[in-house]
Amino acid sequence: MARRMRAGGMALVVVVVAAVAACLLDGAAALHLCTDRLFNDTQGRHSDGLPHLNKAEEATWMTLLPRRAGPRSEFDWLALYRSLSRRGGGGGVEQAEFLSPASLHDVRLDADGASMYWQGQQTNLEYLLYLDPDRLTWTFRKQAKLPTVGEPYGGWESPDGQLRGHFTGHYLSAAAHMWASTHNDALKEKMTKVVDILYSCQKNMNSGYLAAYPESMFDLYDQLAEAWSPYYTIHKIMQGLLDQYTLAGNPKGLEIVVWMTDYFSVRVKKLIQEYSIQRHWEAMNEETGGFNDVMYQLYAITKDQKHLTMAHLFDKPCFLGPLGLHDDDISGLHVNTHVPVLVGAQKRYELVGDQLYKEIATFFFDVVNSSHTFATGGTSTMEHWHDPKRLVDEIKISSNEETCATYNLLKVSRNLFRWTKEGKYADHYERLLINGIMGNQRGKEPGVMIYFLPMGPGRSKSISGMPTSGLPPNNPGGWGNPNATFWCCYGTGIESFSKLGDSIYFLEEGDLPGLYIIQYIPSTFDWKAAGLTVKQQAKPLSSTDSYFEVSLSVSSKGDARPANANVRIPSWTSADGAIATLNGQRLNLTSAGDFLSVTKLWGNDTLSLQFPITLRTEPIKDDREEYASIQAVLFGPHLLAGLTHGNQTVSSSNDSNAGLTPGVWEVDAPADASVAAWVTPVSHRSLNSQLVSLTQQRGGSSGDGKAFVLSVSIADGALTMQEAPASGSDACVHATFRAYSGAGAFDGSGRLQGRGVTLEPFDRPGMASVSLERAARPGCFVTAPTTSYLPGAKAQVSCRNTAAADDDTAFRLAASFTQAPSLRQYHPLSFAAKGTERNFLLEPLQSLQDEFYTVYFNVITNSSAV
Ligand SMILES: *C1O[C@H](CO)[C@@H](O)[C@H](O)[C@H]1NC(C)=O
Ligand SMILES: *[C@@H]1O[C@H](CO)[C@@H](O)[C@H](O)[C@H]1NC(C)=O
Ligand SMILES: *[C@@H]1O[C@H](CO)[C@@H](O)[C@H](O)[C@H]1NC(C)=O
Ligand SMILES: *[C@@H]1O[C@H](CO)[C@@H](O)[C@H](O)[C@H]1NC(C)=O
Ligand SMILES: *[C@@H]1O[C@H](CO)[C@@H](O)[C@H](O)[C@H]1NC(C)=O
Ligand SMILES: *[C@@H]1O[C@H](CO)[C@@H](O)[C@H](O)[C@H]1NC(C)=O
Ligand SMILES: *[C@@H]1O[C@H](CO)[C@@H](O)[C@H](O)[C@H]1NC(C)=O
Ligand SMILES: *[C@@H]1O[C@H](CO)[C@@H](O)[C@H](O)[C@H]1NC(C)=O
Repeated sequence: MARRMRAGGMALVVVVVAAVAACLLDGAAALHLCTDRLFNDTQGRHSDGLPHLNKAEEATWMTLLPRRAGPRSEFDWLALYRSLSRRGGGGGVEQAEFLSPASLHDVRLDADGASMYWQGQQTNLEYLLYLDPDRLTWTFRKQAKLPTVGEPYGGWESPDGQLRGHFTGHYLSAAAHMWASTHNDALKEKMTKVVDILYSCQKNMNSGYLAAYPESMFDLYDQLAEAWSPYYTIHKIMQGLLDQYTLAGNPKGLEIVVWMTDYFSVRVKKLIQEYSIQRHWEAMNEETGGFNDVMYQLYAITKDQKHLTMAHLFDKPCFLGPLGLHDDDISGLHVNTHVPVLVGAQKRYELVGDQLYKEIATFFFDVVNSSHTFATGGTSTMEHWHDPKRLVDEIKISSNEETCATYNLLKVSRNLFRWTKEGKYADHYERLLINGIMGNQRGKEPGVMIYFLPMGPGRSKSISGMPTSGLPPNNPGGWGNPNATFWCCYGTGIESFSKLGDSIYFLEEGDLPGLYIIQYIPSTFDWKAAGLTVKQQAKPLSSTDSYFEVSLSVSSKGDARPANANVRIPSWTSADGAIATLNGQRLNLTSAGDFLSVTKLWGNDTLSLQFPITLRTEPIKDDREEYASIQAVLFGPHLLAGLTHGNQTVSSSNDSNAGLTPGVWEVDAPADASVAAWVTPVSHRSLNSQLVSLTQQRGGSSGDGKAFVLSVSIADGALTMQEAPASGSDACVHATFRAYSGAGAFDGSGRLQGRGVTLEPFDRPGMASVSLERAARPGCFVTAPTTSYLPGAKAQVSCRNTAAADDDTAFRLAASFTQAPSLRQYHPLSFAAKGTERNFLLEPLQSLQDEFYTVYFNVITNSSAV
């Protein structure tokens, strides 16, 4: 979200940017400026909100897009629409068939605690149930002059927040999707109550207007003055209400949206009549979300011409036009302002058949995918697009991948898949879902999510975007909390985790019912059109596996008819070596990135697939020769991150190489060797049982009883005593050791025993180690400095002084650690990478919480090392 809240409420300062004002007077050149209208406390334009100048001449692309028109007297929505729309030519109208998503009512995720999808859904369900309808609607009731109940929420939903109400809209969307996915009655009751309250708020204001702030916010918007994205918020509210109608069948949802649209269409009409249509488009340089998208969806339901015209009025010309001419310059644009407009443009193609909008979406995706994405498949730094193929500059800055932009980009590739059935879009969806969404909740904590996903060396989700991100002060970083954050990315976060069942199954109409299975997510699908039930299972994957195994059991419900099922063969595997069997019989496979298609009368069938899965590296998108060695490591679709003692200074600038700290990202790759030569699997099954954490109570039994753990110091690698850390924190990594000796380190009940036990720091597999009793010096042990140490006190190797009995008691105390369950376990997808200065433990980026990590490595080979 582009702008922070103003601390003291709304300021009625009208900001007219000189360059734009001049263009408006001029008229002719008004529209080639796509700018991000970012404001800050001193009324200025923020430095990253510079006008975005497109190379293409406005005159050229304006023939493709909404033409300039402004009916001043007789206002007729149809006439306006006609004057906006292209007349013939330029791509034509297409009647196309698209795959339709399976209804969420028919898809159930497997209740399997080991499945990250099930976990993600359940954690989010818990959060949705925690949220209180009275608090979610507090500011709406206040605005509608109805009695408020309870306390308002904080963060971006607080009563003086200019974005207030946006999260309530997201909540309605999320709850509708979650309800369809689970049919949880308690949730239905809550979400219905929110709709009822909004319904009474709208009734009480009695003009169609519905928001949690006054109409004057829209006056400011119309005057090009400072107002924080009012149409953005209205889009969220309308979309939430519409989802309540379409997914949960609540007629009030539709009724409210239609009346709201009446209000807003009058407003837009007035603006155009009073000024010009250019003025409307100039105002749209503010973030307007997917207002076009929700209007197209409304039109699909109502077929009301006014709704279609309203939709097209919000197809932002200065963004879509140049893309229509294949101008690939999106650098400088605010990502999450524009991706939702693109999603709306996709809806236009689907509803109106306007081929140009298909080309725009396809071209746009290619530009982003080829020049602006990280190895997650996601995009943006400081919320913007920067120079193409210069992503090394972006990872110097920690505020990468605004997660709400990830949510929207997934919609784009999902639609492109539905149109084309091309596996590459399903591959993108898989990669971005796993690496850019699934790790955005902090473990199983409801309502703890991130805003940015950092991609640089030595970063952490726990301090993403923190000072200074280059965005206005107080820009959100790290994890938020359940009742006082409510960032934009919280809104999209609760939606993402409510619709994990959404893009697994797609349906095709035709002579035979058709099914596309594009994601491997343990689930059951009620395939009504074919009278079948499809149960998908995936064998839990571990780093030592050579295959990823999926099976699909298809059973008839008694009235089955022949049907066609298509299963994605992911691009990360190779068809050579892949095995597919139907009821035990081998099937031939097409190439990776394609689909395995089977048509038959299904009854009681099992389709089993084994996909070879391997490690590979992928260069960062940066075309400068000197950065050719910057690579990410992937295992199938899983992006691996190396645990790093980083905690680097977060830089707001890419001027220096300050963000690229030496020592935290170099790995040593033998020249011409495959990645398997320097990255090897860590067998979590055998190693997890060897992990320990060693604790002492300060001062022994007579001390204050506070628990301390033996830890590797982040600063200098020394062994120290630290306060026992909270679960998921970075400190857990440093307080976990693998304990082993030549033989018999553990007795039958899993306790350390024997002399000469060696400790290996959890995150340095096969590298540094310390001996509890150093074999070379019998009688010498690791000891805490004294028994009344302070946090950070260094442990040492001390030798027992057998001559002094008193000393021996103190010595025993200092050398006695209690073996506790390890604070950290190896993830099933753990690998060890050989570094030049240290080894790295690689784990899926998705699985990390507060740990510090490195996603891209500087892969130094013999030849490039010197
Ligand atoms: C180059 O790589 C080979 C193979 O791993 C290794 O034996 C050798 O020591 C390396 N040489 C240098 C100079 O790093
Ligand atoms: C606000 O904008 C002005 C003018 O561009 C600039 O000088 C100032 O540094 C900005 N303030 C902040 C807090 O970004
Ligand atoms: C959030 O919840 C906590 C615990 O219930 C409470 O102490 C705190 O006041 C709440 N904050 C807000 C802003 O509602
Ligand atoms: C990096 O710096 C250059 C030159 O100042 C600038 O053009 C570019 O946009 C910057 N990139 C990022 C990601 O900030
Ligand atoms: C995205 O780019 C990668 C190369 O970086 C390519 O392999 C993949 O096919 C592209 N995806 C799409 C959907 O075009
Ligand atoms: C698989 O391919 C082989 C060689 O092209 C062909 O002979 C065989 O009939 C095919 N099997 C099936 C089940 O299509
Ligand atoms: C389905 O097939 C399996 C294996 O061929 C068989 O064991 C089972 O009894 C069959 N079930 C039904 C309902 O036909
Ligand atoms: C990382 O650095 C910040 C700023 O110096 C500090 O506040 C924070 O405690 C550090 N975190 C860790 C885990 O070292």
